[in-house]
Amino acid sequence: MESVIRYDWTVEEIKQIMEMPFLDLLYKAQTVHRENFPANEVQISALLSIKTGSCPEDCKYCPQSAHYSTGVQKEKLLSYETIMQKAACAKRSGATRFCMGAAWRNPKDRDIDFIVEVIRGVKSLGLETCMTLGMLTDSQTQRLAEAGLDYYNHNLDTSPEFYENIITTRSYEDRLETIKSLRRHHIKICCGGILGMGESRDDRASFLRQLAIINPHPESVPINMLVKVKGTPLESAPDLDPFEFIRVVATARIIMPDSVIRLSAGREKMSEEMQAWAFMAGASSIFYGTKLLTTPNSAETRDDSLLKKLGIRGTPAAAASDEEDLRIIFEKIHEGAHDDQAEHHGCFRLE
Ligand code: SAM
Ligand code: DTB
Ligand code: SF4
Repeated sequence: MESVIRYDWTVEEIKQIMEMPFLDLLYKAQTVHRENFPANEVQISALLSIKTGSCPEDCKYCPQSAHYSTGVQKEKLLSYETIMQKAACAKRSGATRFCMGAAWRNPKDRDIDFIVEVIRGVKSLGLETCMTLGMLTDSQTQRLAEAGLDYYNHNLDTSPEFYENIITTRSYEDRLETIKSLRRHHIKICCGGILGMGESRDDRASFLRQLAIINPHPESVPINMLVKVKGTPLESAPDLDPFEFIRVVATARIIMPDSVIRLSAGREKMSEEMQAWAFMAGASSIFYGTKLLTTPNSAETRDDSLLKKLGIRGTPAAAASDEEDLRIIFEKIHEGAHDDQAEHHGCFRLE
């Protein structure tokens, strides 16, 4: 039995795992993976930006920060109909979870009524729901929990030591507070970070330690490769060695044996071989669809072909709804649409 659940990892121990001979590391990671998850399976999530741009935070990687000129088209909060339409598309494309992101420092209390409606609506399609809306107060978290929100994404992003090089408008402690609030209200935690921002190996080990001392571990751990966006301070960050990226994925797999590790942003620029290594290292979740929040994702046809070549299947949906169900739901949504936004954003067309 290679899997050991521990919450007392030191940076040194984590570095020792990261620095194992590459093939030993991957062998161990895949062994731990198979002890805890079905082999050759990936969970598929779809992502939608429900409120885009003009964010007051200064995250140096982010195209949506109002501090930088990145050319991202600002959009106000999408309508219920538009979001449902996109969720129905995601369901039809095979996603089992629908993740919705807003470029907010934190939601206002008046936004929560709408978010609650959206959570209920998306769940009614038989999808798991995930929100990422910034920091939450405890009463906001409670309302999201009551609405049945499955996951909340709130990333630590990097090590506590490197953090102030990346974000100055909120602290590491602020992030941890929201995570504690999510745990109090039993919402599953999706928490990870970004590699390739100029951090050192020590930072990467220290970042992993922060995740692995959360007790219990986050249910979902997204590992993003920095998407270098023109206009952000990190537009010219040096490329991270792909093997170093894979080492971090494998180490995350080993030290958090029952967390799902998501190969998250950055797949568009990754070779098929690199993604195959990441799956071997224990990543078993991806974002599927043409777009992440504001930047392109790996194309669906490329993903279909890669998963087929590797013999990897999508995790079956917990609650299936067939094509006919989706058509009926979609028709209802369409009838209720009183704006042209739904039409504009539509990807689910009734033939
Ligand atoms: N505003 C909320 C927040 O920061 O928690 C939610 C949305 S925010 C865009 C979600 C996550 O996307 C960030 O925590 C960050 O890890 C990731 N992200 C943003 N821009 C990225 C980029 N250029 N490359 C990789 N990941 C990025
Ligand atoms: C996460 O860790 N990665 C996703 C999701 N959580 C919300 C976001 C990636 C965003 C990449 C940049 C963009 O498209 O704006
Ligand atoms: Fe705002 Fe989130 Fe982007 Fe930071 S990562 S600038 S909080 S949208």
